[in-house]
Amino acid sequence: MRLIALALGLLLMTAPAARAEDGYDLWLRYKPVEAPARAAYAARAAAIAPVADTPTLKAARAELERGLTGLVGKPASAAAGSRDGVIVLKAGAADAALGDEGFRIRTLTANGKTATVITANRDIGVLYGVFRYLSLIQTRQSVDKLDLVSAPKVKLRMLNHWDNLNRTIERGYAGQSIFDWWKLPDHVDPRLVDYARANASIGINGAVLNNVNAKADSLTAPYIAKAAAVADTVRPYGIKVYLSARFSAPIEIGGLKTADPLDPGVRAFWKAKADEIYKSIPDFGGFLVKANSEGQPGPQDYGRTHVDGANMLADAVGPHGGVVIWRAFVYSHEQPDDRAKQGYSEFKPFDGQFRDNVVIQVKNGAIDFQPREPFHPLFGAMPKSNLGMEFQITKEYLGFATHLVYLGPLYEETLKSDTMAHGKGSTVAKVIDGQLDGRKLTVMAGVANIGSDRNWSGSQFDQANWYVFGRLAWDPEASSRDIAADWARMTFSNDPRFVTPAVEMMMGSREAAVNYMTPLGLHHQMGRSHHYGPGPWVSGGPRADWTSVYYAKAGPDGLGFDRTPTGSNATAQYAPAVGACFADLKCVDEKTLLWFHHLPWDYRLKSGDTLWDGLVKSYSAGVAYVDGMNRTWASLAPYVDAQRHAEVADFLKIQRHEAQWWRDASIAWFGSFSKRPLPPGEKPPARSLEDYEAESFPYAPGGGE
Ligand code: GCW
Repeated sequence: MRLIALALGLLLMTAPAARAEDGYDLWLRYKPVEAPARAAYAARAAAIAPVADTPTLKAARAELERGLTGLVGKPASAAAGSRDGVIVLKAGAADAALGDEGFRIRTLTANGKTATVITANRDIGVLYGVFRYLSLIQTRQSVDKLDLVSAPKVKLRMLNHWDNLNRTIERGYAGQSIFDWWKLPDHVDPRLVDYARANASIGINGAVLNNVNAKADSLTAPYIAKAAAVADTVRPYGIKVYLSARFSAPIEIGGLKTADPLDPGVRAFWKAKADEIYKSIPDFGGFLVKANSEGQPGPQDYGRTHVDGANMLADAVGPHGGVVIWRAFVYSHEQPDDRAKQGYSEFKPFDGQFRDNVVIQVKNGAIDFQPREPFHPLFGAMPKSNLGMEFQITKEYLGFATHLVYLGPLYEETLKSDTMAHGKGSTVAKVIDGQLDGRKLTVMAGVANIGSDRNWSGSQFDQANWYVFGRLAWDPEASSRDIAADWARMTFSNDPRFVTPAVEMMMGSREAAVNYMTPLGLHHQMGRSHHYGPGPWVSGGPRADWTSVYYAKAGPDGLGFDRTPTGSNATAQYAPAVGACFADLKCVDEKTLLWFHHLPWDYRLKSGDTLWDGLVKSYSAGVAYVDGMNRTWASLAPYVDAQRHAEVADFLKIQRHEAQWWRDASIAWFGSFSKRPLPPGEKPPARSLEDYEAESFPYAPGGGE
């Protein structure tokens, strides 16, 4: 008996520590702070004052209690000033520095008692302040003498879910959609509350629930009721719900013969539809639209323009305070011009013609979320329009969930790019946050990488991409390295022996992927349609700009896409100084060399290598970096729980194997044109080109409906 009791006791004692971690908690992992720091934090956070009875303040208080309970021990409930170490949460501050969503955290001392006061103008600011306060403890910063203010620089910080109504996710690698449309609205998965908490913790305040390749069904009454149930669940966390709207919905669900935006019946349909949605979702955010792109319907089907289409929808949601987010990801196979030029050519002439509640959402680069793209020429080119950023968080072109690629440096590189629109310092970040042209309605959107996998993002490290996206949407000028450090501390460990190497590994991981996939400015060399693995040989099919050979233009004479004035002249779409630099071999950054130039195989790189040798060495450098990540991760085992460590280690092995595959297949293909020997010390591809070309992957994940 005693033995059993003892065994049970031991089990109970060890159980919490031994509990495997699967990543579900994300960066909101409130594990106990180690002594003696724990006692110091506990003294500052001994109690929480009662809050006003609103859903958001109650959520803020609950989060604070939950966080403190895990980190330093359960706080008491006590009135402000009644004892030392009370935390006070208060909205209604009338503090001009904070705006609608900012917060202030201060340590105040009166009558020998110290209190921490988190204030904001509106409830949501208080919730954001609570998450910040908890993150200070999570990252082991002092909370003794706080005096900090933070307010978001971008107004709409949104996730775009490419989730289909049957729960598949276009370009999703983390399982099924978290939006279970079939069971909604009667059953709302409690997981949506954790989804909302995670988003609020990084300041995300909007979510488009359905794929931009939209079904009109989303706009029918039953689906509006389902979306309303989601909206009710996420509302306390400051998140507004948006829907992708299919432009031809008036025909498909409205019984009309046309979707012509100038047709009075069509206009009436959309007005009535907006009214209907706002009845169920009073704070509905608005519509996201992909029109006349990749086969989606749009105003051009009726000889109308993007302005006609966007403004018609804007007039429908405008009276309710809604916005229309109209994507600039538009290109046509009937258009023979360089695909990289088409978005700009289509939209730039319309600058100043869109309604005030329309935002043009532009992908970071002119092609499509490649491992590296120069910034999109529309940034800085439409000063009289609201221009939003669209980043991809899910890694469609960056190895899916099994490659460790931290996207912070990619986002930061784009945001720091100088458009020179109003002279030096006209960065993309300043376009996006509205500073450059005095725009108020600003947007940063990220195509979500969230699914119903226990770890949410398909891998532990992909959580960092969700996290850094939110943090950069809050402050587009923040440092992706600092953000990586915060994330690593909150997600894994504060031990510097973990943090330093982990952050270092993350920071180089994107450059490594560029190197083993598409070095020196190459782009779109992935397998056809699923975009898994190398496919530099992809050619033929329905349209040239869906092939790899269109982008690499490899031949006996050399490699690369000439976008200078001797070629497609895409460089002319940039501010003159920027375009001139891109077009000039002496000025262009070699990281984008083959994006802008077609060059002979023996062109001399700055390193002194020929283009061919440099290309091969870049691929190998990418593979070598992944080797290094495998070693680093193995050495970090003492600081990471076994389950998460093992998952990451497995994925790094997959990445190592696939990086080699990328290198070998690419060298085999491009070598068939260069006909040059490999540089000394470089191993030939393991298999023949025919072998690589023959492989097919009909079950690669991320397909649509
Ligand atoms: O990157 C491409 C993707 C498509 C996607 C499209 C878009 C939603 O391959 O799957 O469709 O971009 O952004 O609209």
